[in-house]
Amino acid sequence: MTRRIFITGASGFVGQHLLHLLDSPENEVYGTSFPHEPVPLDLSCDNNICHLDIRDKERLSAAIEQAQPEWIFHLAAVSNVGHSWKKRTETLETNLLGSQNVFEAAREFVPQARMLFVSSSNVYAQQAGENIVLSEEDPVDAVSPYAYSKVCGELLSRFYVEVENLQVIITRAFPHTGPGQSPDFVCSDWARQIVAIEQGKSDPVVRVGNISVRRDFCDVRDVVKAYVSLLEKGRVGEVYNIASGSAVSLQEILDTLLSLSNIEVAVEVDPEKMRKADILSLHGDARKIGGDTGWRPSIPLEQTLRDLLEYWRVYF
Ligand code: A2R
Repeated sequence: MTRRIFITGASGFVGQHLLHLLDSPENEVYGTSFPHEPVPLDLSCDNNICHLDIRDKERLSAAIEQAQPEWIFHLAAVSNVGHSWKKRTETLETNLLGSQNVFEAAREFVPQARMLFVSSSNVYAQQAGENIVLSEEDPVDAVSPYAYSKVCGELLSRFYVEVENLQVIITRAFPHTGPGQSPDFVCSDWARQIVAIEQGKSDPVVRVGNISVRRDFCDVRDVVKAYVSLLEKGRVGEVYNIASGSAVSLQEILDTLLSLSNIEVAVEVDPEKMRKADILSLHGDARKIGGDTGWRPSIPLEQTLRDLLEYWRVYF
């Protein structure tokens, strides 16, 4: 028996890593890609990924009805906090109404499917004090349009669990990075800038935003394993942090990336990269997912950053 799986946002950064992880004769994987046409990955599911905007309720419903999935990974989103400030309506339309379209299609055609709603550590409220480790019970707030779209998405998920009996599990993924990430995200941006300097394509200056904030980074290849473990063993209606369990300042990330290269650079603050409001420290407690599924992160941050640099050395 094969397992039928549907992934929204299958051609996104996380989606592509998830497609690779799930590529096996036991799985029949379907999904959506937008705004770009599906990227051929030389996987057995390549022809099952359709070009579809999750805001288009009718086409999304038809795709889910046809695929009849047992598992749904809902990844499609406006995923970039910085962009969400400039695209507030699109962020809410995609992340909230698009999610409602996914849940409505499931309610109508596959009400027994186990579903993952991918929320974010950005929903945590700013807390006073240093070294706070955030657990799932900590207060939620929103200091960006991205964050309020995900807070609303969590409430929507809970409604579909409690009132409509759907089998939704919610994750709060802390920041994650790795090969293939868009340079609109900090680690990938800096790795790309460093490779541009290495290859003589740019002046020896790395432009940064606020490098004092602290973040808990996982490798995307660990994150997709966490997502699968939750659809296998997670409890419906529960919220799970996905985190490495240790936080580092962005300054430390920059230092590590530079130590993995052999160039001399100047570091300049680019006001364009500063945010109107930001969470100072995101450090996650991942004991709940570990206890329920056995998941543990396995790739050290230095390895992730090394692989990210290698990615840009090949694909710049
Ligand atoms: O933003 P784009 O142009 O890269 O496209 C993203 C896509 N997407 C949509 N798909 C269907 N209908 C829409 N209206 C729509 N708007 C955007 O979802 C992208 O291809 C995909 C999400 O993947 P990434 O932006 O690469 O994010 P990532 O890092 O894979 O994050 C996956 C999930 C998201 O729910 C994040 O909010 C969360 O993990 O952290």
